[in-house]
Amino acid sequence: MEIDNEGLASVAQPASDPIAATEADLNRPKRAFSGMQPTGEPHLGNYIGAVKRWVQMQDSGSINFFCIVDLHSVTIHQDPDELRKRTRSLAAVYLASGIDPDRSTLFIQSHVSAHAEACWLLNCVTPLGWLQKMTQFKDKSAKQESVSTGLLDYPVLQAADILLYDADQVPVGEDQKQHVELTRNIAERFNRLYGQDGPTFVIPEPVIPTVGARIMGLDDPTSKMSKSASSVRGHAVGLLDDPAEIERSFKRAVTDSSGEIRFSDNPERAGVNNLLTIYRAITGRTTEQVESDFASARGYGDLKLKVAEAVIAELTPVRERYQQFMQDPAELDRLLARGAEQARAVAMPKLRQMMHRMGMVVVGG
Ligand code: AQP
Repeated sequence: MEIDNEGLASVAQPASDPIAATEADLNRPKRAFSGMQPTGEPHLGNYIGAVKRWVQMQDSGSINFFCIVDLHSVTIHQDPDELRKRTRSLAAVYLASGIDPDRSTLFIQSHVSAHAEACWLLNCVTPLGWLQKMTQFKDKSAKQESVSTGLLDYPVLQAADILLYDADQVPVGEDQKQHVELTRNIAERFNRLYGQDGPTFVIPEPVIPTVGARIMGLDDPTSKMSKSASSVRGHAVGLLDDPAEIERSFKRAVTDSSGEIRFSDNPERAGVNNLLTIYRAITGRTTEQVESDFASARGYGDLKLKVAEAVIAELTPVRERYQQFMQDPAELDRLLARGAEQARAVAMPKLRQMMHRMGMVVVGG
């Protein structure tokens, strides 16, 4: 097997296994996998909890796979034209945020058929009860009139995404921790049930940011900032909002009547805590530095303005680069096709290994 992605070629081939496949090798560089759904407008929570961290991971020496998980997004009905538009738009957001296609594999999930095929195989080792217990399924299905089987199966597809790449690390926001834990359970179960030639899967770890793992809505600091609520006025800061919109959103942010500008876990002070957390995550300042930055602030008006300024400074270049990428859809598609080819080179051998170990006749190269 030849893989022209630096570092991947060093992955060991088990001599006893007739199917060329990737096998865990402790000496290989770490691998990371993560993704985002092309639904709704990406927001500041997605940026702080996920994309900003992915960009930082590119300097950590890991081999990274960043995916636009369009198959996940159709677990809830999407307008087809809108979905296609949002999928390309999200690719441009990744690139504009700093995902470098020469250092990371950037691709669309549906371009690599191994994801759906591996999901089927993993479905057959996943007890139904594990899926029925998932918090996200309970929350999302409660909001739907008709719940698709895909919505229940969502975390198994996520497990397939991660396990196909032997990912050691899965950088996600806190809301996805339960799904990564389920992925670990599925991988362990598969390794045990079909472990005749050794383990098939690396057991991945969720990598949750210490600051900004759960950015809350500006209108309601008790609920997480979310794409599905982003049409609610004042709820989310869109990643592509212009400076005036960003400032307006922060000016409307819910605070409290204490007037104190300090980090706090008091639920009544959650609004101010959220603003300080956003500022801290964006600027990279420590808790003490953040509190001293606001020591001479005159009330929450100053706080909101300063947080807005920091977010505008961070997002303005992202918005400008986004507009450039969107002007050249052919180049965008070329990058995505290249990413899909690189992803397939890793995912297909792993799929073949899964099939072989489960007892299927695997022929050809
Ligand atoms: N509020 C948040 N704070 C920190 N991280 C967050 N993430 C989402 N919301 C926050 C992280 O963003 C990544 C992409 O998530 P996704 O597109 O798969 O969908 P999601 O987790 O369901 O995100 P949304 O925005 O809340 O969408 P809806 O409203 O459709 O559910 C993930 O790493 C997630 O943890």
